[in-house]
Amino acid sequence: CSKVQEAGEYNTKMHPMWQGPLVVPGGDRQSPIDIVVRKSVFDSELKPLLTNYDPRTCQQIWNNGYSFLVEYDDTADKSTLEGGPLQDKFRLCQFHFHWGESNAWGSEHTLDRRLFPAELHLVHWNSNKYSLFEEAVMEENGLAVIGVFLKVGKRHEGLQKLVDALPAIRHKGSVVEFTKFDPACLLPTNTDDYWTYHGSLTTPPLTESVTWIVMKQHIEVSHDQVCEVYEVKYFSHGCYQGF
Ligand code: SG4
Ligand code: ZN
Repeated sequence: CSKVQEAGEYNTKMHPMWQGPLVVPGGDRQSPIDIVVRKSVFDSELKPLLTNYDPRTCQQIWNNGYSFLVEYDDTADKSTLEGGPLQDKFRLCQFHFHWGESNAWGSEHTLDRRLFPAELHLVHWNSNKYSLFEEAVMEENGLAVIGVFLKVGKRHEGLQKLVDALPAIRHKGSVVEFTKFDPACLLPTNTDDYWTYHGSLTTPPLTESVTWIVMKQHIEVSHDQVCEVYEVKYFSHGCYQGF
């Protein structure tokens, strides 16, 4: 298994949540970045990732206006992430997707300048050092986010369960119960190969508290599934055909 520690360049941030230049105190570790594959460095010290998710901690799905979020009960160490570049145990609190705001190519990280149609983020916080997400988010080594690129190809059975739930959360701010969803089904088959770097949240408060773990292997979702997400997200009729 090969693991690399990457050296990349920052991607320009384009997000409807803010306008104009970003002012970040000491912000030299801002995410997302362009992962420059030839500049990434293999690190034999990096270990395989250990995910231990309990689907019973899955609670609800909501539309916050920017993403669809699936939230997990994070009051105990029941769905956790360890290993890889991490020294501590991290608790899963939610996952969300970036599907593109103004264009269809919605990934936040890029790979040698290439965008992907979408990107999944599984957000975890350090439960060895902190007692709440809100505390961890402000601290160095507070969060660990797994990023997975989505490509258009075969239909994804795991994603379909989410797609089926989307009509119930068409409107910004709507929340519905969503249970027993195993987030491991959205990970690629090989989680041993990844790029890792220290970065930030990609939206305000933009704190540089995130250990990013970006999977080398992508997952595939069908064109129809992408269309269904776009239809709910943008209330559009028909679908972007450019994939
Ligand atoms: C998305 O906007 C999520 O909806 C936010 O989740 C998330 O904020 C934000 O992205 C930044 O997270 O992994 N892309 S990211 O760096 O997790 C947080 C919520 O607003 C704090 C709950
Ligand atoms: Zn995200």
